[in-house]
Amino acid sequence: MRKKIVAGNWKMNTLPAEGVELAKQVAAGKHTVCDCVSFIVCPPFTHLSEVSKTLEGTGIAVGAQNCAAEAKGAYTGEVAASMIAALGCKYVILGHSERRQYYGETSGTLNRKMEQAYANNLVPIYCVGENLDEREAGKHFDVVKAQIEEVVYNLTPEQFGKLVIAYEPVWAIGTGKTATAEQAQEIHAYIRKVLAAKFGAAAEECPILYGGSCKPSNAAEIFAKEDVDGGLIGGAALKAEDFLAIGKGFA
Ligand code: 3PY
Repeated sequence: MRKKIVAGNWKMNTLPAEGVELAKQVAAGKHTVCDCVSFIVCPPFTHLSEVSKTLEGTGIAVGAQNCAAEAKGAYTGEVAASMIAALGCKYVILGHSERRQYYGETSGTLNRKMEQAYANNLVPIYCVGENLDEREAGKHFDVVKAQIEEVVYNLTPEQFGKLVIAYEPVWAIGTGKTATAEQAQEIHAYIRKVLAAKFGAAAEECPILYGGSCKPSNAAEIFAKEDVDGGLIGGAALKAEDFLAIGKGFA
């Protein structure tokens, strides 16, 4: 039985006090959602510490949205995986399309970031997904396959056992457009097949989350699909009520 995960990617939103308040509200409402759902919140670096302290003992995990590709040293402005782990974080989002698109992250960089994450006991939430042109040209399967082969295939079986994948079609991020439940299932099943080609039966255990304008009104339909194990939530994670309602998508 795979883990069901609802992770909130707060992106560059909320000031520290607002983030702490949001975390408190999520924690206060968690009992209204099935225990079978694992919640993760990923605030900006500036409030990872405060949010981690706020959520201590609640069962809600905290993750960062990125980490440096190096362990430490003269890398002005970077934040090392060890620093993130020291704040009580358990997860780190890597390879989000916004980082690939605006900050030029490549598979080469992401391999090094993955290495740093694992070296510091952080579970990577590795994002894959195609843009609109690639989808319209029917290249979406090839795009996600390459994103997996170039990074995930370099993991050891032990590392792979601690990986979460998020499929986020770029054309559905912040656009209000969502993949249909059928489109999500089709590509999630494909991703699992690509993972199985390298890691065999262990691919059955890997949680694959859907991301891209996932909201209370569409979560249940998407989460009902066999190969969708939860969501990486953008805008709707900024309202505790909506974030929790998405968790209720698991009947
Ligand atoms: C979105 O849903 O907008 C996301 O990018 C989640 O990571």
